[in-house]
Formats: sequence, structure tokens, C-alpha cells
Amino acid sequence: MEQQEPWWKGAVIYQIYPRSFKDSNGDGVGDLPGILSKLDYVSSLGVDAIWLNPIFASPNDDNGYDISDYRKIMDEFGTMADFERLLDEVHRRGMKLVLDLVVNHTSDEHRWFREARRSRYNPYYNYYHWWPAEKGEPPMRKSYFDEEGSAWRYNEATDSYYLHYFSRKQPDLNWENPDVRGEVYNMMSFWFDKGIDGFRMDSIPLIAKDPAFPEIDLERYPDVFSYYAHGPRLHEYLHEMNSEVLAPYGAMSVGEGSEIKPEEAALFVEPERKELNMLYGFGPSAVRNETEPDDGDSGIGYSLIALKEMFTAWDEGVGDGWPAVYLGNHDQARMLSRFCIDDGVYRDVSAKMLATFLLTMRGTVYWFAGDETGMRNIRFETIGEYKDVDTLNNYKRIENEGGDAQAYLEGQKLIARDNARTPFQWDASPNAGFTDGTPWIEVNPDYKTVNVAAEEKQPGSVLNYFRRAVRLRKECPAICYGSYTLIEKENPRIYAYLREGEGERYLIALNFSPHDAVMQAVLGAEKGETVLHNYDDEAGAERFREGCLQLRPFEAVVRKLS
Ligand code: TEU
Ligand code: CA
Repeated sequence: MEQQEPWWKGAVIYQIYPRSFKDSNGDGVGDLPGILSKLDYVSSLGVDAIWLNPIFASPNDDNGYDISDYRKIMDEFGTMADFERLLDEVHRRGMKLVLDLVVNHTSDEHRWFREARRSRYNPYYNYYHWWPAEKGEPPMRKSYFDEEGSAWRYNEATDSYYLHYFSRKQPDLNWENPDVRGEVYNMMSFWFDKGIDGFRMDSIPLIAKDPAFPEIDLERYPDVFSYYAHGPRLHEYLHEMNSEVLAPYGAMSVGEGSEIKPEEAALFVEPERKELNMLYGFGPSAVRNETEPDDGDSGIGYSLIALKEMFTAWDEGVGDGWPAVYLGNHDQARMLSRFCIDDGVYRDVSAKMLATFLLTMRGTVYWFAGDETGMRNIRFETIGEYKDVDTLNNYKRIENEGGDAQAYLEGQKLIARDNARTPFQWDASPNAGFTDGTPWIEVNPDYKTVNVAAEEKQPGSVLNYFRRAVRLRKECPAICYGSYTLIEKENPRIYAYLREGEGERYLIALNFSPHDAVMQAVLGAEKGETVLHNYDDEAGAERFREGCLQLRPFEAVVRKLS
């Protein structure tokens, strides 16, 4: 089975936020030579591929998600020669490299937009979306990041408003225009010709717009944003991109499924549709931020039953396609802080439990750098410590609207994106070994104990447990490729499932709560063998004999069934 599968199906993809990984020249900003110097570490984890957040020329309004030149490397990150060297060295270690494709929008400093905004007759005007002022106020469109809330921004020279779903420095490209699509495909070819292995596609469901900009049906799309992902020609564009570039290069693709529901996933990823290989949604943050605990005593700050339903719905929703599994990334705070208890006696078992979870799920695993050492939220106290356009501008917007900015700030301690963007913690030296200079964003003060160097020395560390879990996944085809069956659906503390295939069966039982929890015994567990366990003692047969299995706080067991 393994032989015929494409590489990305069995892969663990390690996501690096270049700004925060390793600084090589003391300017406080991570860079490509920094990543290069740490490739042996990445390779030692056993991961298959690296996904880099945007590394292209950018004024950094949104840390590289505002691109001013798609074919240049951001000055702060290095040169094209640095990139080529990095790509070679990644390949030399048997890993793949995936870049970030940001084509819903460019920077307002991109040459196309600098031209476009000069005149309605400029050939680049139609590269973007405009609402001419003579038609009156543009129809309501909300912005994710704008401090005044609107996604339209007036431009004097053209007497029209341009569309920007994100910040006003991120104007949306007009995919209706075939020249825009041609430019995008050429640019993708440019990077494939250099030898990259695939793209993660930013906000990809948002690229298609109805150029008439009708009023949004608020009954169907009460939040407005979900409307954005349902543009008329979306699947036509993705199919075209597939046949123009992805298929000819045999490239891997994973879409960021902003605003996509699991029932819609198959439309993007079923192989016969020839669009994308994988798509990930915003389910983890939705469950964390929008659900209530199942029972008051579980000690879990959200609904575990909803989390199980969500992962299970995506597993089914991809149809003949393949799931993408993750809990955290650069847009979401640290998974340990959001889904478990990140301090005291719980930190270690919690972090190992989450690793057990992701690495035993069906689907390609997207692992955010730093989670393997159990990095946690920094929880900034004041707005002045934040760097992220999302937090800064929404704080301003709430202030402008006379809302409760203080409550917003308090909420950001749990969910702000900057929590995931603090520097990677290499060792206990100043600034966690990230930089010799002043880091662009504060280092988490816990780095003295939470860091790679310390964890390398402890056989039982989170880091070494992560390596074992990756190895287990590689060694057991059923865990990688087998079927996934949720059991104990209604259990409010335990997430349990079976993975079956190739004549093997595994039971995975995970206690997401800081209290003891029980579940029904599973047939064959008693005679089975424990292959991964996050507590130091044995999880032997006696644990599985009583007719029920008892799990201690955040305990995780992977048991091979006979
Ligand atoms: O994210 C898209 C997206 O929907 C998020 O911006 C989300 O709304 C936000 O994180 C909630 O706080 C992608 C990128 O992953 C993100 O980093 C970029 O800021 C954004 O697109 C614009 O390119
Ligand atoms: Ca640097």
C-alpha cells in the first residue's frame, strides 16, 4: 500500500514561521540561513517535509502575507542564493519543501497595485477589484483586519474603492481577469522550476468574487465572512490551476480552507475533481473559541464532544480525498495552551497527549514548530507588546466602535496569533538562542526550561516522545493509512478511536481532562500490546482487564490489539 501512495499522504509536515525560527545575523529577525543552520535538527525529528510561511519580498504589514514581489526573497530573510542552498540541503536530507502561495491579494506596494491605483485606464487597474464612486457607497463587505471594519478603501486618483478582505495594505486580486490567473500560474512555475515540491495556499476559497458585488444574503451568511468562500467560479479556477501547473509538475497542494465546512471539503480534494490534494479548515479554533464545556467537572475549557465531531466530520467530509490534520499554526495560539493545561505537573503529559493524538490520526499531519518542545502562549498583558496586524487593528476597531477593548485584550491571551509567533526556544542562553540581537517579538520567559537543548538531554522529554510518535506512525501502516473509527462518542473526557488496516488494529485512548476518566474496554485490548504511552509506568494488560479502561489526567495510550 505504502509504495503506491504519493509522498504527502504519509507525511508529517513541519511548519516553520521563518521570522521566529532562527536568526543568523543578529538583526533579531529569523532568516533563511538560520533555518539552514537548523536543518539537522528538523531532520532529526523524522518529519518528511517543511512548509515555510511566506518568504517573499514584503513590506511586512502582515508578516509576509502582503507580497510586493513574488519572485524575490524578503530582504530580511536573505537572498535567492540562500533560498537555493536551503532547498538543496532540504532535499539532500531526504525532505521536501513546500512554500506559501498568497494569491487572494498582494501588497499595496506590489508593482501591479502601484500601477493600478494611478488611473482607471491603467492596464493593471483590472488586476484588482474596484467599486466606482459614481455608483454610490459600495455594498457592505467586512474586513478581517481593518481598523474601521470595511473591506473597501477609497482611492482618490481613480475615484473608486478597492477591495481588501484583509488589511488595507492587502488589496484583493481580480481572478476574473485571465491575465491575473496567467501571472499566478507563471509565478508558480517559476518556483516549481527551482525545484520546490508544493504549495500551501493561503485563503484559497476566497479568491473568487462575484464582480457585481451583490448584497450579501445575511440569512445564509450571517457572519458575512462565510460568504467570501462561496464565489461563483472558485472550482473552475482551482481546476484550471491544477491542469495548468499542479498536475504538469506533479506538485503537492494544500489549501487553507478559510470558511469551508467539512461537508464542502470533498469538492476541493476528491482526486477525480483534479483541484487540490488537501484542505484544512478552522475547526480547531472554532471548537476552542465557540463551544461550552460538556460537563462542568471535566476541567476541559471547551466541548470535547464537539472536537471529536469536528475531526470526524472532516475525516468523512473529504470523501475519496485525504484529510489534513492539525491543532495549531501561525494563526492560532499554541495548541498546548488552548486544548490542555500548559503548566505545572500537566505540561509534560498534556503536550505528549496532543502529540499522540495528531500523530495517530488519519491524514497528513501539519506540525507547528515548537509544539514538539511543548511551547506555550506568552499571554501579553498590554497592547504595546503585540506585533500582529490582526490584534493591533481589531483592538483599534473595537476602541473606535466604543467596545470593550480591555475584554478583547484579555481574550487575546488565549487566542492571539502572536502567542504562536514568539521565537523558537533552542537553549537556555539569552533570547533562547534565537538571536544575538534584540528579537522582533519578545521571547517567552519559560525558555530557561522549555527548550531543545534541555529536552535533548532527557530521554523522557516531550521532544523525544514526539520523535517516538513520529517513528511509530512510520512503522505502522495502519496508523498512517488505515481507517479511523470514533468510539466513545459521548464520553466527555476521553477521545478514543480505532485505526485499522493491513490486518492490524490499534486502539488510541486519550484523556483530554485533568481528572481521571473511564471508558468501556475494547475487545482484544487485554491481550494486546501498548506501543506508545505518555506516563512513565507500564500500561500493561491489567489496565485493560476490568471491563473498562481507566485513564489518569491527560493520559494517552496507543494499544495494538490482537
Ligand atoms: O489566514 C486567513 C484567515 O482566515 C485568518 O486571517 C484568520 O481570519 C485570522 O487568523 C483570525 O485571527 C491567512 C494566513 O494564514 C494569515 O496569516 C494571513 O494573515 C491571512 O491569510 C491574510 O493573508
Ligand atoms: Ca536575521
